[in-house]
Amino acid sequence: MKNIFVLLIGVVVLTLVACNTPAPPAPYGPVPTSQLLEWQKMEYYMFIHFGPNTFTDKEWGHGDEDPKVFNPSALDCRQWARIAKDAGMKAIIITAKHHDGFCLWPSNYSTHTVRESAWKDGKGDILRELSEACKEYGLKFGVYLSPWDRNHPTYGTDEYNQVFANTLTEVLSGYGPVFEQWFDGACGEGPNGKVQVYDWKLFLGVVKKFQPDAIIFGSPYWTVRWVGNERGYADETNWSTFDSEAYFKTEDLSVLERGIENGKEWLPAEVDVSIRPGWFYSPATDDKVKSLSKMLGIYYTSVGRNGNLLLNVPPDRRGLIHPNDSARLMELRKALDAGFAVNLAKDAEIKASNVRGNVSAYGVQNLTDGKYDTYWATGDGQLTASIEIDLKKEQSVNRLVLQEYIPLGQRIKAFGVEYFDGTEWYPIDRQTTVGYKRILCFPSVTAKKIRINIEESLACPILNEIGLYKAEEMLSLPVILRDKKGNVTIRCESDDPIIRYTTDGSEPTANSTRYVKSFNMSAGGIVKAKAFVNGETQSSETVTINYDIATEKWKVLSGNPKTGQENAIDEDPQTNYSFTDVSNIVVDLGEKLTVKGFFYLPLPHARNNVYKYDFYTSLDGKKWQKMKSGAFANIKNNPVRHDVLFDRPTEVRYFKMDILETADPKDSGATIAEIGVLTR
Ligand code: FUL
Repeated sequence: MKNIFVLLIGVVVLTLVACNTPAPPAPYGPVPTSQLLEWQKMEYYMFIHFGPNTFTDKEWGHGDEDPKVFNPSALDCRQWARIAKDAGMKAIIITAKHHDGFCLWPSNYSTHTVRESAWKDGKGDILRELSEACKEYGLKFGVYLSPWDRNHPTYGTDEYNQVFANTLTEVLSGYGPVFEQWFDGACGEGPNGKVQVYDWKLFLGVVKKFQPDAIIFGSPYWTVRWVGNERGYADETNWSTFDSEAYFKTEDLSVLERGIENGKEWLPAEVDVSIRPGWFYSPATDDKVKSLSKMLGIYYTSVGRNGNLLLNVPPDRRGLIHPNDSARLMELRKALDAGFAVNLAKDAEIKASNVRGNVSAYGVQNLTDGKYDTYWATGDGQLTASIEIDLKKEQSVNRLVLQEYIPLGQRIKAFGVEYFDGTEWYPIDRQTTVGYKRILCFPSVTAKKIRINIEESLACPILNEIGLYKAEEMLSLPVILRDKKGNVTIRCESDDPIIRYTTDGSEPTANSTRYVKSFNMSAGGIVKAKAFVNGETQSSETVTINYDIATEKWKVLSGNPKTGQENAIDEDPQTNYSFTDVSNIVVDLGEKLTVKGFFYLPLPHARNNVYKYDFYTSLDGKKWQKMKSGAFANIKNNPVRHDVLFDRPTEVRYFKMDILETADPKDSGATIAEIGVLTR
């Protein structure tokens, strides 16, 4: 009897507590599926571009290459997996079939595969080796397949759809779980090329049948969206909500960077970018692996802006990740681990202007408990709030991490951050969206308190984690510039740095020449510069520029001078020559030079960068010799410099590029940031 009484009292007390705890906020708008939530938590994973292009120095193979060129001498997928794991990545997605149609597995539906290659006498299967290596290292495995196929004889006919569905079946049914199916949307056929109407319903059926939980990138049935560029950033405002129907009507890429507030679908952004200028390995880019500061920047503008980072690390011709790339990945890991080691908010006293129901279930202690599913929330209808973090003593901080509890939707639309130095409050930053994760980087402040003011939210704000950190400040990099006359100047934004440089290819050290005034390098050469601070105990990364001959004597002969033709040869990548009056550029070098090739630098964001071209040279400006006819592969999505070598060095006084097609044939005219010849 007594026991029953105690039990009854217990039930009454529990009911009372439960009555005082308001229900959790109702979800607002679309929310992620459990697969998408798990996907978002992965944050960072590896892209592998590997295939015949690795051996032919191409970005877009034509599909007519001899499959025998594919012959890695020491391929080791376990090395890739080990590096990915050590780098802190959670998965690997591989180009099982790129635009050249070459299959990295012995497909029954193609004759352009590893089976036809020289590698392992045609007995190898890279998907097998990689999927097993991923399993061994606890990484997820994903597959990239390009619907655009420049090899398959049926491409451009109805028959191709079944062929593609069959290849998709092979990769999705033969190698264990696939966490993400990546469909590449690129197609470089141009207005006169082959037209293929894809049967996306058929392809979706295959994914659903064999990998029902797989995330889908690309296609009308995407479940995550491309971020709209291949340069490693989402917009500062980044909604995971989207409206595909509205987007497909305009295909405005900036909408992909930002998402759509109050969009009716949950379609978060994936940021794909390469650690090198191109997607495939080339020995020419061994010294062009992105710097640590660039990589950190990419991390902050992807993971730090509510996106997942898919970082491409292309294996070399041995079939191994090159030491320059792996070293950079480890540096990045080290910098992130060090920067985010101590959460200063953990030992702080946190107060909020409003707590849902005034109960601890939704209290601020949830913000630093490291548990994903506990959160702080305000009462329904309370759309603004501030959270004050009392650090109790002066602390230097320069990073703020906020996480919204996205299982209940994305809500926050505007927020500001301030710090208190003991006397007064000062603003740090004002921003818009948060989403799964938002990292703000700001110059270090010495603060006693930090306050986050949520100024606007679509429904009551819900945050599950807050972090405050002091990461090591990166030293600004020296900026090396050369004018048309060949005079080199080096600048640096850091406070009072000492800049040292070399011109013999060696690494600058504290003993190298100190930069005091500009110097001439009109004949070309290599400049390496480094900034030193704090009595030269600390130094920046090295910046390297490899110059060709200066353009002092050059003149653009084509087009109207009023359109800024000279910008194309002024050695300043920031200026550009954009024109509609002519469809070529003719340049007089002012002297006869022995030329090995040419380069073209497009302008990021221009729609009419050059795609297909014919390139000619001449000794008299009248009789022209065609040296190259080609296309700058992937210029639309990845507008980086292209170097093109002639078959043999040639004597040249004039050069001409005929522009046959631009990246967006609907846009008239063309744009050139820089163009020039290669003589060294
Ligand atoms: C692009 C492709 O054309 C590139 O070659 C690369 O695969 C990139 C990831 O997607 O659209």
